[in-house]
Amino acid sequence: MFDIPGDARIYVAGHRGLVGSAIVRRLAREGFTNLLTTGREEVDLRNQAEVEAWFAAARPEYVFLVAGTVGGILANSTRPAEFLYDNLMIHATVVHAAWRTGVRRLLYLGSSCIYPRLTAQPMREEQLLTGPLEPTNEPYAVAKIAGIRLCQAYRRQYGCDFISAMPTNLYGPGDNFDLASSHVLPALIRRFHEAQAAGASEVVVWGTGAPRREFLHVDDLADACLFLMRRYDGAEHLNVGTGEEVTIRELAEAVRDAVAPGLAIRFDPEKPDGMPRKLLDVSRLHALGWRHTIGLREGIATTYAWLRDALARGEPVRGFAVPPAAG
Ligand code: GFB
Repeated sequence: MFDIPGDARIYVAGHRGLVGSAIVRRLAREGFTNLLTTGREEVDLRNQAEVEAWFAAARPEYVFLVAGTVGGILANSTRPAEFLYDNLMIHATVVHAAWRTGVRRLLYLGSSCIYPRLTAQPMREEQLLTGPLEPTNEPYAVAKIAGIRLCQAYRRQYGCDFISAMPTNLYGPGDNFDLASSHVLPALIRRFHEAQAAGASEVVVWGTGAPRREFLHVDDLADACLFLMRRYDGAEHLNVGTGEEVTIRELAEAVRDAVAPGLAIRFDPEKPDGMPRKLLDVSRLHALGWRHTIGLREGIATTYAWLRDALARGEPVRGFAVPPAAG
């Protein structure tokens, strides 16, 4: 058990993203008063000199490393250089600066796409690097695997208390709704929302509908991150998920029921399915005493309510055009 003082200097790298913003909300709710963040305009996390200068001045004691270039299956397939370079660099600069400045604990977040494409399901932590990766997201997965190994290497060589967690597919408030770069869940919310508004009778969903995915609400993930920062100190990365899966067809039906009941669903098999199945074995996390609390249908409903409210209030939502300035 690591007792993190309420006034500890805690840096959330990537605070504007889906995960980082949820972690900031969670830490603020917990009463932490000394949260540190850096905007892109202030520090380019791919730049070692800028990152080291910031760490030397700000002296964070705890770091949540959740910054990165992320996206869904299309963005991963079409922007491999960005996904590999940006993520490799961000992991390396932040981990190195954290070591140099004596950060007490660092939690690095990866992704369930680190596991081999055709590995046994549900996927246990030790299945890492036991087979070829899914081609649609191999560059991202390679960068994420490098991040795990970096944390382990700094732990082994320098004694750093750096830990890694691998979350499953995430969604929730603050997600990216841009159809060219989003993940499936926000994409479907948007497609059904717009089809309903346009009076359309059907929505097209990519792929065959057969792939299986596991979805974790980002508020649950933020809770797990704080839990692990306080409780976990192993070198091995830990899976973070629900242990439950749905097919993309079932997901589309659940989103349809929440957003636009009655609309038809048509699959487009010309679009890639990606990994056939991606379900995490979460028995280690459960054994530590953590479980998710937000069910998928509830999470879809509250995420859609958040989106509608944000659009109605004219607040910026990633993927939607910036609303015109008031007045
Ligand atoms: O969410 P998604 O892009 O991520 O796609 P992955 C999941 C499944 O949903 C795929 C299907 O089978 C997609 O073909 N899908 C159906 C759609 N309609 C849509 C749509 O409108 N948009 C999107 N995006 N998908 C990503 C990886 O893989 O997951 C990343 O590329 C990362 O590296 C992330 O690991 C969590 O689960 O296939």
